[in-house]
Amino acid sequence: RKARCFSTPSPTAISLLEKTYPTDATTNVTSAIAQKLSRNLYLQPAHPLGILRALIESHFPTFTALSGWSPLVTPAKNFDDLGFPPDHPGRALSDSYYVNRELMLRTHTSAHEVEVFARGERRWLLSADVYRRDEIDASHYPVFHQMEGARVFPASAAGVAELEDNNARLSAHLAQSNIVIEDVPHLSTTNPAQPSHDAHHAGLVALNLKLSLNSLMLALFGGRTGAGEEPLRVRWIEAYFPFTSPSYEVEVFFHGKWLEILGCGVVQQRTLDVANVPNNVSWAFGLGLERIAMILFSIPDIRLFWSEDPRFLSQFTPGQITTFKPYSKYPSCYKDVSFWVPSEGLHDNDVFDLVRDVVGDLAEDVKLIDNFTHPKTNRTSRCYRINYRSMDRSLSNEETNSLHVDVVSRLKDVFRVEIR
Ligand code: FA5
Ligand code: MG
Repeated sequence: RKARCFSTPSPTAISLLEKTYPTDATTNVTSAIAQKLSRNLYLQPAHPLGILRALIESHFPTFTALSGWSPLVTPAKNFDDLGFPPDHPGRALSDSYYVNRELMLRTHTSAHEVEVFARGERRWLLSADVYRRDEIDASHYPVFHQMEGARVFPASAAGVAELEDNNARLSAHLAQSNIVIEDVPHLSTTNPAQPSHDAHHAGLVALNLKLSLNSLMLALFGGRTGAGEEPLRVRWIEAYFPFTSPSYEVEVFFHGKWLEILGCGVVQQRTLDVANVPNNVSWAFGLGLERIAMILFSIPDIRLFWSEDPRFLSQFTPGQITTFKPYSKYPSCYKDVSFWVPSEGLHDNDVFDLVRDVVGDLAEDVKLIDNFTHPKTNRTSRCYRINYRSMDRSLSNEETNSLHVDVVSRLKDVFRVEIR
């Protein structure tokens, strides 16, 4: 299905971070998104995302901490260099934001792996804003933040000795702690070592990755599991990424639920070869800063990170994890819109993005509540329910009505839907 451009300020050009870029048929960056590029929340020392970034950086004191890299990258950096196949769904216009055919907003911090390895960094962290077209609710926002981390070892006897020594240290540290780890085998037939790797060596790298991240989880969540004496539970799961093998995801048990925190693995040799650092092996991880910050600071809605309300911002102190005290929950008001879908189809993410563009953060969530195809005419009707709520104030009826009228009229103008 086609995703469309509907809010570029001019039909032929778009302005991002004070530069102008030509648009084309792929352009789908909305003005709501364009406004986010300069916010740099994760660099603010008293913002929960900045506090968490600094905390993780201080847990890895020997790693170079990188930040401030432009979110505009080529699809080659975001996908091809990392071995994504040409038909990977992440490349679709319905899932990613494109400035034009040649330039996109990075969808993950892995987009910078090749560049950073090529600079010769051997232990590094890189934090950044990332962009994905997605649903709208309390835990999904089209902009969020990731931190990438990697550590490179020489593929030599000295590298093996360094791994063994570091693994012994980390194991001793974890053995003394109150942490329960559900592990997976380092390697399996479905999660194999790479053909160019010796299995024993790959196992040592995987073990170093696991120990390093378990130690980070302990530093972040240990003692914050809720019920004082309960051990921290961390679960390792086999995963798949085109740019690592073996690959894993990590979940943490917090307030009664398993929560996915990060993806990671042993870096594909192709990445290190493209970066011109052969004869080395590396692990890498990518973690979601909002997911972790929502837990640690008890932040109930992902929109709050973007709030400029002093009642939010004044609650946080550099270097400290504190519990957020909600100042008020204002009333919500939902409104439905039903329409016949045009014959060329319409992607859910197009509807969500349009709502975000028209009403900004005043939409708490948007849900498809009805979808049917008329048996005779074969036309499809859909109904979306938009839940309007401000985090900072009460919305009046008139204001909500007028927002909804705007949404409906934009849906008609942009997608040619027929309102029912
Ligand atoms: C990645 O983005 C990989 N680049 C991670 C990686 C790096 C793997 C290095 C191997 C080596 P994934 O799409 O699962 O993977 O996202 C990683 C983390 O980002 C998730 O675990 C989650 O914490 C966070 N995340 C993903 N999607 C969202 C979202 N919509 N909102 C908030 N956080 C998200
Ligand atoms: Mg994932």
